[in-house]
Amino acid sequence: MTFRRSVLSRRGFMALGGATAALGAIPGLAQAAGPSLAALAKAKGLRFGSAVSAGPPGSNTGTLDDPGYSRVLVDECGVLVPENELKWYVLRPDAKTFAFERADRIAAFAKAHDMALRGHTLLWHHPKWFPAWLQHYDFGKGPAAAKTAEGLLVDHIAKVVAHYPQIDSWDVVNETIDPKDGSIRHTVFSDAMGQEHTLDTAFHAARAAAPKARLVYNDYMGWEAGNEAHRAGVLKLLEGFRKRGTPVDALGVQSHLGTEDPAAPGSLGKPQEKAWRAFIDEATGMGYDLLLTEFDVNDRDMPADVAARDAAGAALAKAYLDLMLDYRQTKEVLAWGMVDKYSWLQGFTPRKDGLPKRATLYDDAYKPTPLREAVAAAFQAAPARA
Ligand code: 9MR
Repeated sequence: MTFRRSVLSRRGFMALGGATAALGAIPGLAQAAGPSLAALAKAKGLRFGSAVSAGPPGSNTGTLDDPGYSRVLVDECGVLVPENELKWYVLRPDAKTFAFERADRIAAFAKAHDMALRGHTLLWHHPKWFPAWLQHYDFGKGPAAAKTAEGLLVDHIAKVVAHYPQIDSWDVVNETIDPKDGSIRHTVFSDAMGQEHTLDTAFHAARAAAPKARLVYNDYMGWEAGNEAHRAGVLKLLEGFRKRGTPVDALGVQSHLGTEDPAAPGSLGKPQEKAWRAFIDEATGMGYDLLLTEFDVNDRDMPADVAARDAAGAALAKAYLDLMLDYRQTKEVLAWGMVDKYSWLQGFTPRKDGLPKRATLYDDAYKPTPLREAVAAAFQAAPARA
């Protein structure tokens, strides 16, 4: 059986009828009952999808290469987003080269399965995530430095956006606000061009290259206590964009939920619903749409017992999604991965008991979890939007 046939759509799967035995070797036969998440979302004017990863052609290192995973994608998603493949550290081995091969594989998969594609991200404006050659790039001095820096940034954005005309929604700038004090981060670009001009330039370049795409500022300020300075910094940034006429259409709310034990190192506190609504009201009041771009649940501080843990994660997710989907401005929901074992959260803030996390919508046997049902129920309960 070819790879393509192993990821048949739900309809194709049903149409096969007696051929299910042939699919027996593929994990994930326990499909979710009822309509797909993409269909439930679409019925309310929303898009649902997931992040996916891809190694170089011929390798087997991305989630795309796992037939069980890609079958879940085909079954559930209307849109995909490359998890890392459009980041500078993957795309740009040096100042001259563009390495599109890995992202191309995801783009081709989305096209073959009639799924939309989001782009993440044209400028992760944080020096830590720049490739080494760019971290200390010498743009020279004075006005000439600003011009050279602008040239490199605009060229990158123009070429990457033009390479993927199918991408209709872009995280143009990612995580430029320092959560500690709400300030804009410094990078080689902002040292040469100024902070606001760097960010504005990125959005103008994206708009020029993709006049119809949704252009997004994406960040992880969340509803938990401890995010106050981060939220304030993001609002200030959004206000500045509006004042300067920067073409930004939406705020990407990453929506990594969980880690609420204030006693645990590096963790945040309980959700602050009132302050969170005020934050979202301000953003939408400025005319921004909302996207939930990287949804998952960090169950580090939840019970070890699987049923109790799943119930806690699902309840948290349902409460959050109900709140967010009540805003008609919320247009897309993207899960940051669909199968627990591949989640970035497995390596981030591990549980004290060492148990693997149950952070995504499908478990390691490719079976839908209560978190998947919470997302489905939230879509069903959501008001329709245009
Ligand atoms: O899930 C991503 C992980 O595989 C990468 O190693 C990491 C660094 O590039 O980025 C992770 O995704 C991040 C996303 O790009 C931006 N928001 C936070 C996400 C989780 O760290």
